[in-house]
Amino acid sequence: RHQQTYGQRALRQANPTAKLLLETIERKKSNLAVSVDVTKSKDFLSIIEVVGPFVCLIKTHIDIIEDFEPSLIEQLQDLSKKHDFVIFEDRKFADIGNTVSLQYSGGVYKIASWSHITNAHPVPGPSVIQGLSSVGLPLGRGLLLLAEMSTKGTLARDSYTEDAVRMARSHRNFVIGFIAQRRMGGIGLVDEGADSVADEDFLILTPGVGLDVAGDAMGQQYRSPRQVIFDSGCDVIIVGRGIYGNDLSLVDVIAARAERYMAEGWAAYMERVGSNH
Ligand code: UP6
Repeated sequence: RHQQTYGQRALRQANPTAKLLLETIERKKSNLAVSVDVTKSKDFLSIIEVVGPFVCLIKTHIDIIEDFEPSLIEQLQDLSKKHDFVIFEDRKFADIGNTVSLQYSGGVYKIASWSHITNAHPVPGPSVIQGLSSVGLPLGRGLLLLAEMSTKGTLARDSYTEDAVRMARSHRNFVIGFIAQRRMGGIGLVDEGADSVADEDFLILTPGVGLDVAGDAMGQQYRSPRQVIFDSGCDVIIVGRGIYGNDLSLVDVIAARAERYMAEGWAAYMERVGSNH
């Protein structure tokens, strides 16, 4: 199990975004990320306003917003400053280097200009990292590789997952960690014995977290914050529908749910690091 504190780990990160996320977690005593998967700007902003105080990170799918305008990004950035959270656009890039560099920097959303973190499927091989890094590294951004998924029947397992760790290892300046269901890298999955490997410290952000139901009708599978943070040694719980629910007008209920997940995630972390804190 990973017994160092978030604060201790922040000190050793070379990537500025990895450092920022760990410092934010420590400062706010929250390892909760909320995934705001709603389709109207008004709901998007009002949910972020109420959960903001309880999160280290807000995860977006900016391309599902049906009334998107560039001013939405300014409002998101204002909320990020006001409530002190990191922004993660869950774009899941998966194309050749040249294409992903254009998708990341340009188009309607210009993701690289505002999202501290984004992610990519390792399926194209190292070129996907090279393409994204050419845009993101000069901006101090960080990339997560999808080493595993939360869904039933995922193909991201076994040697695919291990190769994702090896790919990350060759791009340590830009790849800050993984979307995965358990700790990997360093002492853990794919420990190849070298000192540099034992020292490496990838961040593990984990979706598929819910306290009240086991899954949805489309293959999603949920585990509890304790299973994710304590049993599996992950760093951040990512919660969507478990927090914003299906009535977006119930802002007090949404805030209370965020507070509950934050408390459970932090308690599981305190149990994991024990007297180190
Ligand atoms: N997500 C997963 N599983 C993965 C990777 N990403 O659920 O392996 C993303 C989804 C969604 C969020 O795209 O935005 O995490 C989970 O939402 P939920 O909590 O409402 O199920």
